[in-house]
Amino acid sequence: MHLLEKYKQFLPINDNTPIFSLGEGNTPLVKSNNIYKEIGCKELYFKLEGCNPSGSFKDRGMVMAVSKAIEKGSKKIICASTGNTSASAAAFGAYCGLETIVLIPEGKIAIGKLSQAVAYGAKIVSINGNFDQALNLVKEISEQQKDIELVNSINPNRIHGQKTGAFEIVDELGYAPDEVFIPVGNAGNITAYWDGFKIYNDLNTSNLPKMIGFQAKNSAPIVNKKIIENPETVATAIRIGNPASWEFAEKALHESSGKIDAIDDDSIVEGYKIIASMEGIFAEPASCITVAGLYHLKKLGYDFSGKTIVCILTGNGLKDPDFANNYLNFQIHKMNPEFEELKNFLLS
Ligand code: AN7
Repeated sequence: MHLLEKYKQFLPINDNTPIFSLGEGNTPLVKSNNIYKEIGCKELYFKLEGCNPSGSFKDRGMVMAVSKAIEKGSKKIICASTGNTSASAAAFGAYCGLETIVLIPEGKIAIGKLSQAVAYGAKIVSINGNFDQALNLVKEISEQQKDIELVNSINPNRIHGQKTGAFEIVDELGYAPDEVFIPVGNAGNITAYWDGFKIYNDLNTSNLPKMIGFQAKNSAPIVNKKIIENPETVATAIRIGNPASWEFAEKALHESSGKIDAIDDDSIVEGYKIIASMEGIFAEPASCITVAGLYHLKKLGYDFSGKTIVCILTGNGLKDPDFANNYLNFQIHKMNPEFEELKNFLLS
């Protein structure tokens, strides 16, 4: 069943709201086969949001935001993006016949994501600045031009759609995990997941988890309690210095008795390698901050025993081949197509 159909009762859907789908949602919740032993928790799961149609969790929110835009009569959608929002917006824009305009920070978006926006036919504007500046620009233009719908996560329909990720986890496990590890950039997703868990909790269908957020060390405004003017990190998706949903993230952290921590780039790279090589899951760097977070807390002496943890792996590793090229060791044996040579190599 379509995501909008399945969770209709929890979403702002009425008789005039168009229901459609590119196949978003219903993503795998994969049980850790190896990492959980190193961490020493009871159970560890990975929510593979990279399996969404445009390869990231943004599709859950975008389907709702675009549906509501169409209901209003909008013909154009706009967003600022570190990459995934633009890919998702452009995909749904193409599907629904809307004009999609995306503002991206020059040179700081992964090639897979940019390729998607180009292929889906978005109007792409590359700004000589960062995401936060791009977001200010699209906010201003959409406030002035009422026919252009803003589809960043400050649009509440995005948050509504994204809370379905929390519903799916509880529907599958039968309960909420003790802790949810989640990357934090613009802070929309941590807000959405917390909303989702609270809704189920209010219905007495679920307990509440602790929300454990992670920001990249030099892009960690919430951790440092100050706006970062020039955020930097290899995880370009979360290279954000002034998150739009900052207050909501604080609220989620506070209400859930959770916490937020900063992870350095080297550890993000390490997490990226570990999740792929130990669990067979290729996730993009920003997503792998959650895996790095597990090891980081473990090193600090955090007690994971008896706990069930879910890491939200927000985007697909295939989105950022340059990152793979830069940080993986491509030592590949080359040879002629000769049987003896192969045998010698394999058995030596
Ligand atoms: C893979 O696409 O902000 O804290 O413009 O792409 O909800 O912002 C992406 C963010 C985590 C952070 N993981 O989520 C954008 C953008 C991935 C992401 C985040 C993003 P939020």
